[in-house]
Amino acid sequence: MKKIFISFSIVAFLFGCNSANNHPKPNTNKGLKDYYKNYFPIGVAVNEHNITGVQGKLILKEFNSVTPENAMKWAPIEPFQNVYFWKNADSIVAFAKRNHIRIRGHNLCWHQQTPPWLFVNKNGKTVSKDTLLQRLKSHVFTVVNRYKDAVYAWDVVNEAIDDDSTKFLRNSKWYQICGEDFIDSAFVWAHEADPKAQLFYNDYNVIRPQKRERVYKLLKGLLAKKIPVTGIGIQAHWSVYEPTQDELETAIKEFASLGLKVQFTEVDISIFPWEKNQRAKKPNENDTYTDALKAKQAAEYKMVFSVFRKYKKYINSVTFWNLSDKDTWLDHYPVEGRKNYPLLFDTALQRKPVYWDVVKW
Ligand code: 9MR
Repeated sequence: MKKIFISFSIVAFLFGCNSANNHPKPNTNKGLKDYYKNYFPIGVAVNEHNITGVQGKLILKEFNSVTPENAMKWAPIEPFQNVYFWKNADSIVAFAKRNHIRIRGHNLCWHQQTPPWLFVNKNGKTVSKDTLLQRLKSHVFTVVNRYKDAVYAWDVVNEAIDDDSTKFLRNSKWYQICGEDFIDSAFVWAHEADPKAQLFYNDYNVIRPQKRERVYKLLKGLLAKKIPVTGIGIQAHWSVYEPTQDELETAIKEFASLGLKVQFTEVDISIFPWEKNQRAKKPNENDTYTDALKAKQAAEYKMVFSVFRKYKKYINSVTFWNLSDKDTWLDHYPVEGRKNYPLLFDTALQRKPVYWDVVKW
């Protein structure tokens, strides 16, 4: 009898069963990266503080790729012309190299987080197209070259498509001064600086049909001109209300049909509907993470990851935007001080129940 009990315990242990209630016991030694090892790397956007202490440990347990959340953007990294501030980006790169995990570079050309000097000359006048493209060239060569041995993929151009569905390219300073050429040039120079790096066009709301079609048109045009684009970075700032499975599958198939790789670069699932403009919190605005919202979020996470697995041959990375609900950009945007709970780890850095909807199938 004793023998039978011992063998049962060994079998239960091996198969991860909890003999007290017979429910499968999660294997807590595995992290997201291990569950997905036959699919794609799983990354996380980090700042220079996340990579130390308990958060650093959590990153290494769960993820095998990082993206600097802000440290490689233009204003933080080249705040004054030809004066580079490398410290924060270097510390993230060193952490990733030390621990043999991947690094996505983010980003080389964007209309936001640009330094005040970029678009003007010494007299404060808007610079010429030639001058701006020279600045872009110098920036791209300097940054890409520094991280050549470390960064395997770059978000080269970020968010160039307009939010207004009747328009095509965003009317940014880049566009006003250079027309479409800044996009081609950024890719060409990034490729020259590091021919091995994978180069992505990265944008949000790409699953929404009206934006998807315009992003598709942009990428198709770049490929026709033989611009070196590896893939589409679909940011994936989603919510409990979108996208639908059909919309998501349509987008993946459409971009894959161009021969592009697909990366989900900034995944989070907000408990609120998507809003563009920053606004104040309304007096009675409720930010309770109710059971109903948790259930909707779990269903959405379960669906999107099942689609990612289904299309794994096209997808070569999935990255979460921030580590845990303790500190997410969505606590500040679009409503300062409205708490959000978009990630798989809670405010105490523990796995949320929704974590298991992502790793069990
Ligand atoms: O998460 C980033 C936040 O800390 C910055 O304040 C913000 C500045 O605009 O950028 C956030 O990251 C953005 C990313 O670089 C591009 N896609 C949208 C992300 C969320 O705004």
